[in-house]
Amino acid sequence: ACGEDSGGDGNGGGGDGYVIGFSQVGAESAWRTANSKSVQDAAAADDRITELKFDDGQQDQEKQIAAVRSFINQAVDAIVIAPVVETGWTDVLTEASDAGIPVVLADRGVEAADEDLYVTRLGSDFEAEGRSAGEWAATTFATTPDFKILELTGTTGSAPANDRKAGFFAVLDEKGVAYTLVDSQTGNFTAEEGKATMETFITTHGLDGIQLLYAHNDEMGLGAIQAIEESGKAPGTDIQIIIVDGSKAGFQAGVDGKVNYIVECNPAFGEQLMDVVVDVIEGGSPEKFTPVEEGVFGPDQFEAELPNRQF
Ligand code: GZL
Repeated sequence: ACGEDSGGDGNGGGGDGYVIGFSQVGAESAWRTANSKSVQDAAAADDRITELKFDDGQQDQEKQIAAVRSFINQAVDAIVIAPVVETGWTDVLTEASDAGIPVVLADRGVEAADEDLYVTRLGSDFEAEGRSAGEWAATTFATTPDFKILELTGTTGSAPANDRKAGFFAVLDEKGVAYTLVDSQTGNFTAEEGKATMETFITTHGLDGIQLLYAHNDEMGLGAIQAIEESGKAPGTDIQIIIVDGSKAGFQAGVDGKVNYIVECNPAFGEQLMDVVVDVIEGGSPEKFTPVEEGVFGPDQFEAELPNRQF
């Protein structure tokens, strides 16, 4: 943080800056790394923030819960959590509430039952992202009766995996589209696991007659592309691919004709998050959910957009 170090007495207020504890999901993707950088840079540049205590949860909820308990013991002014999965947070969120420490969710959400245990969530509308993907699929395969789909889902039990799936199939069902979901397994939002799951799909089903792969993030889509090419098929042609995030590597794959549609998910909300957290510490009561701005990109936009990608 700028200015003299007030020693992070953890009680904030007055001339001292605030001390924030941030429990981050992990470092599983380019999106996540960009998100961590955005939050850390924003905190460091913000005179109102004395210290951001950052914990990398390594995609492990128990590690995240331990970090939150540590933040409570250090009497931070606010706790920010990007919850790896939606359930299992009630106890630790109750402990934070009992300690009088407000909790703000960043990125992912928690189950509705715990809605009263955090002040607000700043992040993406994952269902809307899924709906955007579904709209494109419904249009693209409108003349392919009973088109076949493979789905690489994100981390099991995570809000983006649950909601990107829900939004996608809600649109297909609302439009009365005839489709077959041939298989749907998790790739845990990583390239390695996405590739391994795609290899299993190929071994089990083959790719002939399968029109679409819906991958819940870029890394799993890029891993799947490797598996598809190693099987002798052309990603983007023999099987069309939707990815979600919009990383440089994802857009490059689009420029290379290996990805057909990109739904953006915006990690760069660090400054907005600092404003929300300071507002909450100072007694503000923001809306329960503040969506971050993000768009969608088809093949004719990949080339022009690639230079703009930040992660
Ligand atoms: C979405 C975020 C997801 C990204 C993945 O906001 O939680 O987690 O889509 C990341 O890349 O792993």
